[in-house]
Amino acid sequence: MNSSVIHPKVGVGEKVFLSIGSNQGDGRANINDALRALSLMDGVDINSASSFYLTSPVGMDTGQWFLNCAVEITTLLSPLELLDRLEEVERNMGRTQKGELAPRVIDMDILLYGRSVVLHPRLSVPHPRMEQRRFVLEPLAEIAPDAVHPVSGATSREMNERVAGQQSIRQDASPHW
Ligand code: PH2
Ligand code: MG
Ligand code: MG
Repeated sequence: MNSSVIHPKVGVGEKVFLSIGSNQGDGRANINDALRALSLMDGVDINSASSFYLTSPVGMDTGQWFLNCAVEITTLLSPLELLDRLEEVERNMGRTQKGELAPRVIDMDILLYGRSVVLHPRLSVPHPRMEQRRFVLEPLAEIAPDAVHPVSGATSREMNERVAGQQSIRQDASPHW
């Protein structure tokens, strides 16, 4: 029996969706480590995690495929507090190069934070490129087909249908943390 179901650390809070990716080292181990770190975070409960997906790199000058996953959490943290904690996990896991185009041990991005819209120099929510990215939408639609983009009003199922066939994706293992 999963005790976190009976005694959630958070209970109330915002429902948040994250995208996690890795294209350096052992992708499965890296994402499972990141999920474990999330599960231990104060003010965060993991509600569900998608399967892992092997995905061809988009917009990057690398042949190294990604492993991608989507996660639903409930959190008491504000968007910027959550960003700080996610960046701390990325740093602890050895991510050094910053930047959208560098290979990475782990990348943890906030996709949706409830129905909030955040426009801050450090953080834009919803994630500005999520609607174009099958590697984000396929895992998200697996765990939350009815999650709504607060600006466009589209569900993740609808967004994913619009990018169908866009990119090579293969379902892989299941997460365990
Ligand atoms: N992340 C990027 C850029 N390109 N491609 C795939 N397949 N998966 C990713 O996670 C990814 C990407 C920027 O963070
Ligand atoms: Mg990213
Ligand atoms: Mg990132």
